[in-house]
Amino acid sequence: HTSPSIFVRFPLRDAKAADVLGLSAADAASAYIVIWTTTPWTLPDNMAVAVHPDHDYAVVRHDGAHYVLAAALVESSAKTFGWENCEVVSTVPGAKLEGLVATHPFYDRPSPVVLADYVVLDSGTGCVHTAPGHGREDYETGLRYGLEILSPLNDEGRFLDSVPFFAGLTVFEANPKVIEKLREVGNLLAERK
Ligand code: VAL
Repeated sequence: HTSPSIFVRFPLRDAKAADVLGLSAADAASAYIVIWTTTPWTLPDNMAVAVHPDHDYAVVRHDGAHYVLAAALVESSAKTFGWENCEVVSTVPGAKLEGLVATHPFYDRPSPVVLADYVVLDSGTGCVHTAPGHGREDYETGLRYGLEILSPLNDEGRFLDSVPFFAGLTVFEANPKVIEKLREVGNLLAERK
């Protein structure tokens, strides 16, 4: 199978967002934090978005919306997203983003911004999709922040009935379905095959 790599926006509908991001209330209403992952099937179990406390994060305006991602990765990301006109409107240290509450890209539940020192800037967006039920670092971050540790798969590696949209699918079957769902709700920024 192929391993898709996708860029996903999480809405930042948090009353604190304007203040933290240096935006007007109206602009903050269209704020998002952007993650990158090569395991789309783990997104149903996302519980947080991790940023590095010491990295700088840019707030980028594009087409009327505002996107938070590592300042060092704005140029490469804009290229990947096909953004021709975008502008960095402010920059904040990752530490300031802690406690902002994003919203899961296709479930109606919170995904808080948390800090982690393993977040690197060699690829992606500098904002790490965190699924504590999948992966050691994510698990440890989950413990530190008291996040729910979700891994709702049966012995055959199929999603349990409790998982909206993806019940019964194997992780390989779920990958394209997750991408389809993200596209449907408008939160898929790019897909690289
Ligand atoms: N954090 C990883 C990722 O971004 C997994 C383990 C969820 O794909």
